[in-house]
Amino acid sequence: MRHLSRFGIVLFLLFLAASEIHAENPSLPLVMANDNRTPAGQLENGVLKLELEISQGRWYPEDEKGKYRDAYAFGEKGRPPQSSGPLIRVPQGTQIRVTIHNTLTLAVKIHGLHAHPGDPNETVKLQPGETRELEFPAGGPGAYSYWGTTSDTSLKGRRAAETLLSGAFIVDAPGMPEQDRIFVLSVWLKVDPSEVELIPSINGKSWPYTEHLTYKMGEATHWRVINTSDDPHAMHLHGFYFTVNAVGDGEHYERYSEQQQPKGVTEFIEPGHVFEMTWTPERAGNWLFHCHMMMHMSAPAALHPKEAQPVAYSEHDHSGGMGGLVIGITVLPGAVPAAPSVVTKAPRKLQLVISENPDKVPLYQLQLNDPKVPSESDKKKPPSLLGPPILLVRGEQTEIEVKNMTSSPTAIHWHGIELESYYDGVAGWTGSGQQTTPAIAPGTSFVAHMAPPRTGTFIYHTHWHDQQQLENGVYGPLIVLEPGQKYDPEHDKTFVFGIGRYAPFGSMLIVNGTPEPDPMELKTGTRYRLRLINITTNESDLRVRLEGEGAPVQWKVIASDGADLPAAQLKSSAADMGLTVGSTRDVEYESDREEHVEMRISAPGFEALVMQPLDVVSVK
Ligand SMILES: [Cu+2]
Repeated sequence: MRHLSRFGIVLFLLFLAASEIHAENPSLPLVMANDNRTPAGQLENGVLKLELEISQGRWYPEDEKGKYRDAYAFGEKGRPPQSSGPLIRVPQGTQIRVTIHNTLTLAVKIHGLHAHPGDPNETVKLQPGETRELEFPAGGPGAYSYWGTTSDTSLKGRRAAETLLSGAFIVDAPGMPEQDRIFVLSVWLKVDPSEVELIPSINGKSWPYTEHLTYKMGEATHWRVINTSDDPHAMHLHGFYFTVNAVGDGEHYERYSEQQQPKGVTEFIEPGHVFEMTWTPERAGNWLFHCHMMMHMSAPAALHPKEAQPVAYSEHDHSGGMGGLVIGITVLPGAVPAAPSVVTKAPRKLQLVISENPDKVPLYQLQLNDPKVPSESDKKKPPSLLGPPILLVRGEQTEIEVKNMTSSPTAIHWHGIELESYYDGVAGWTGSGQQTTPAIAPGTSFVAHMAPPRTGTFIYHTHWHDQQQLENGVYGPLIVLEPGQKYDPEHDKTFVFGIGRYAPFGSMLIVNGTPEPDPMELKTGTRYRLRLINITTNESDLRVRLEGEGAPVQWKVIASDGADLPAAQLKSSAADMGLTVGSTRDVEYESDREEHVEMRISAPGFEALVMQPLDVVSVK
């Protein structure tokens, strides 16, 4: 029996060795990462001549010593395949002549190789081995994409080897600056009955192997983000606001008028869509631009199996924990050093204590201590899946000591706040080469300094890439008030949307720490400011709707990600909007009659919505 099982093991090992040899197909070319800086083909006399090839290659999402996947990709004839595919970039008015050769043994259907604006149903199908010539005018200026499928499916339906078949297609308006960068987002997704493999990448690489960008302070920065993946994303920039200049759906492109350009720190992008953003780095140090969905910014399990992960990430290893759709940015100090801020009085000091609540929901408990406000700790509040609100004053120097009383390291990010890089809270990354933000080890503290320059609704949350912390209340609202303004809880209401895990139900959407919030009473003829915050784990397409008698009521959005909307964008609208993860909105709501209103929060993937009842009663 013993011999037999040994024999069995030997057979199994032989089988493994044989399948390894089979998997090692050295003839496959490497899929090269494409930084999308060099247009493909030859542009002469207003005509772009381009020879594309579709082939199979070996893709290394990280470095070439790491794991790989064999995938289909576009390339230029005579060159290796690329992810994303060759950049098609021409001035407006160009005629495009493209030859495509399909070297695969599968038919490929290609979308987007036509004049823009284009028809998403206008496709080209190449049989195995077929070559096709196309000629079309470039069309209107904008950022578009082209993509292929080997399974005759939609962009959202693509799986595994076909997920890298995408490229950027840019038509430049005359006189437009071309000093931009193009980021193509993809997600390798393989769904087997037993497991889901998810490998997100930007321009063909997953963090920390994505390109590291360097800017000078004050340098105008112009990016185009193109989502060729099956999933939406919530792209968040640390430390700075950006302006969205244009949006597109891959086939059509719309440039905002100056008055209508949204400003924020997080932008939602649907599959197949595009946005163009500009921003100016004003503070030196290291920053991040990343998808706020935990599953798209964590080290892909497919590349880093659990058993291979260290028990605790080293505090200086910025690659540990993060992965996928993350770009690192270093802002170099300007020629003229920034004027030191003049501190006229002692900073305000706050303390945020994170402690453990073992084997309970939530696992963690947050408490805010403000020496100027008598401690409420003896009131014995029940632990909630939500940290206490932190109220700051615009321009006031504040030091927040984060005291970690738990047995795990953590890091707190002050989401949306314009502060110094070192205090931004990405352990092992933010700060500078000389001084990098440490993880807050168990039993230690980190003091974050800030003097928030604008009033509004922000978030503090764990940046430890740890789902357990995020789903156990290690976050809360961060509200910045005008100097002298008193927070008015009667008319100023905050709603934080998160995720909690409750046995036996599993993950549930929650509002202010509970899946079943108590009804709230509002008064007729009274204006309320409702602060809405999405700090869920992965809910990029969360919807918030304020409904009375089956239809949305009217509200007025007044601020986005903490930035007040300009007057031209202020208007009453139906109370139903998307609120992506890592975003905040402030809305005004007032009812002149008694009514029962429900705030309904829903997200795909959650059958049960969470409902916050609001009862408007008349003031007598
Ligand atoms: Cu994402």
